[in-house]
Amino acid sequence: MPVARPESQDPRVIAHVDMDCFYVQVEQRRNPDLRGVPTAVVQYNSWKGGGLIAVGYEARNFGVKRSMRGDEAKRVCPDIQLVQVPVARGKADLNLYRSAGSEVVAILSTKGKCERASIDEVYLDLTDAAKSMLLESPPAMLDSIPEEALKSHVLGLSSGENKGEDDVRKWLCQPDADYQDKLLACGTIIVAELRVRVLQETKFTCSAGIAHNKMLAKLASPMHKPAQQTVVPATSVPDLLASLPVKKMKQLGGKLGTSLQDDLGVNTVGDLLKFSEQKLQDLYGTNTGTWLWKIARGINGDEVEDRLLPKSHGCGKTFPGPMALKTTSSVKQWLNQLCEELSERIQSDLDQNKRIAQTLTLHARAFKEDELDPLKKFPSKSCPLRYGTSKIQEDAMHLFESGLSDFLNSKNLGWGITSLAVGASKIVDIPNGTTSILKYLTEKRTSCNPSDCSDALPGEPDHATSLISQKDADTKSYKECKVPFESEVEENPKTKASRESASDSKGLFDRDANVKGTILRYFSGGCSSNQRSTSEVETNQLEEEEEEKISSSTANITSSHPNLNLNQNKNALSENWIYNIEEIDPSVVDELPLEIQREIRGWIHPSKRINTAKRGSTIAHYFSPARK
Ligand code: DCP
Ligand code: CA
Ligand code: CA
Repeated sequence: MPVARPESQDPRVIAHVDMDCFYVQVEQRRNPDLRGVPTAVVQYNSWKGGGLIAVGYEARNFGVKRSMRGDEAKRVCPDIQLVQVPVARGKADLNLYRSAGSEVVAILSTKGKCERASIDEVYLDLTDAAKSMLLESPPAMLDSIPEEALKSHVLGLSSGENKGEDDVRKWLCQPDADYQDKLLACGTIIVAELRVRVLQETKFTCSAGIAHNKMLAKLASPMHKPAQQTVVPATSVPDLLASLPVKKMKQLGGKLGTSLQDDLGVNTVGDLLKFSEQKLQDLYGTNTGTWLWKIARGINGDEVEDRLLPKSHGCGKTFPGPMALKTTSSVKQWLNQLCEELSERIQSDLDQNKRIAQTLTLHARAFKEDELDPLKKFPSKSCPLRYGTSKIQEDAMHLFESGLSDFLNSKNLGWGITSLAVGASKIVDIPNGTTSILKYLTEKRTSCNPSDCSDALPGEPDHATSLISQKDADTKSYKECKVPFESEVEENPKTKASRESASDSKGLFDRDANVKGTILRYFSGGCSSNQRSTSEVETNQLEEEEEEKISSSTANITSSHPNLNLNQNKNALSENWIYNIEEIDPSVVDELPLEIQREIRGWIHPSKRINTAKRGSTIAHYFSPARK
């Protein structure tokens, strides 16, 4: 849900930098023969030549589009080179592109706060760098202004379009500009220099938008692609928004934008100026109403987060057309593959960045032989995440079964799965040091009690928000962590004993000098007893205790609670495992199969129809039902 944050009165300089045809550039760097040649990157499956996921600019000149499949692209551009994404475990392996993105981020993050917003884009807050430049070496004092800065497109300059480098030079150096524009001029030079460095050091080109807030910077970055930058002085904002189709705004691409068009006759963002804030609030609710009122004026107070690492991890695979999965065993086989990759990625995140993911989510697209309910979607499901490949696989399969049961309304119908994805989210930093890791795990287990969780009882849509947020993770106690089933089911005696002795076991851990290796081995998933050597007996005891503590976060409810039969479990799962869309990292969405991307983007742009309910009625009326 869009939320309007107050925009600071202090002038800011924000840039949005997006790589040009990113996967294609990565492939062109690997194989220089592809440079200058029409090229596209296609997904791994061969159905109709594979889906295009990145199209180079030479190929775009022939009319090739990302929505095409390989066969169609060949018809439009017979000379096109189609490069398959690397494959691992029978699915796309995006590590190559992720690490190429990291190379770029390492350069872009040198000048100010940097937020990695997707696999190929970042936001930069360059306010401090621009202020320093204005004090120490303002553009008018520079011996020469970088060529790349002079090629900038400055909106509103010379009646809408850039006349040339001389005009840009004058704009960059104008002595009577207001402070905001002077800072923006410095930002323009800083971004140009960064982009040149990116090209020199990585061989990749990128485009950028430079403005005084995130929204305007993001709008500007694709305006002149590839390898160019666009600047948005404050005075150009009304014209920019007056001609901007609502659907081009990130949050208006979905049903909210459609409602604005169909119900209000609003075609451009500027058309929203006709409506008072009160009117928009009456129609769309307080938050969305205020947010719409502000975006019509180009106001956006979102901060650039200081975050170079992704907020979540996800991996998925599509099974188009005849490849649809129609048995639980085939689903299990693929889920196992996906979970193996996910497990490796969260494990390396833990090893390298000391971060723990707390929520496991399963998304799927499906069809069924039920003409009465043809539009029903496969519900996404989530649960607390347990480390270890086999545990993740087991939990993901439970989530799938729970989702399938909901999807089929417990009827015995034929079904097929056309895409599957698993995600790990709610990632928090763990403090450095072994005892801290243990403290984290121990407290996480022991301090959850039913009264702490009372705001997240079954059926309440915002249960997931009771989990600690990443930002708060360092400051809040772990007490708030959610264990959804503890208040409802009898606890496994073994788990209970383990929980009650947690403080004792912490003492035990503290005495064990070798404990770090033990714990990390636990996380690496090598803890299933049949894989252990006899020489590990002593540490296994510790591992099992730790395992109990984490498994008591209830994802393996089937095995932890022998009193419950599977059907009861399924009901419990479907009632309680609710996914919070705020946890979805846009960068992960880009990496998921297209069908799933569409569905998730539908949630991120929630369904908003004009509200016909009276003002003051429950806020739930403004929003689509909880996304399960
Ligand atoms: N990507 C993907 N599936 C999508 C969209 C994108 O796999 N549906 C991948 C391939 C892209 C990369 O993410 O290269 C970045 O996506 P962008 O939307 O930024 O598109 P490009 O970088 O390819 O092109 P542009 O120059 O228009 O930004
Ligand atoms: Ca891009
Ligand atoms: Ca992008």
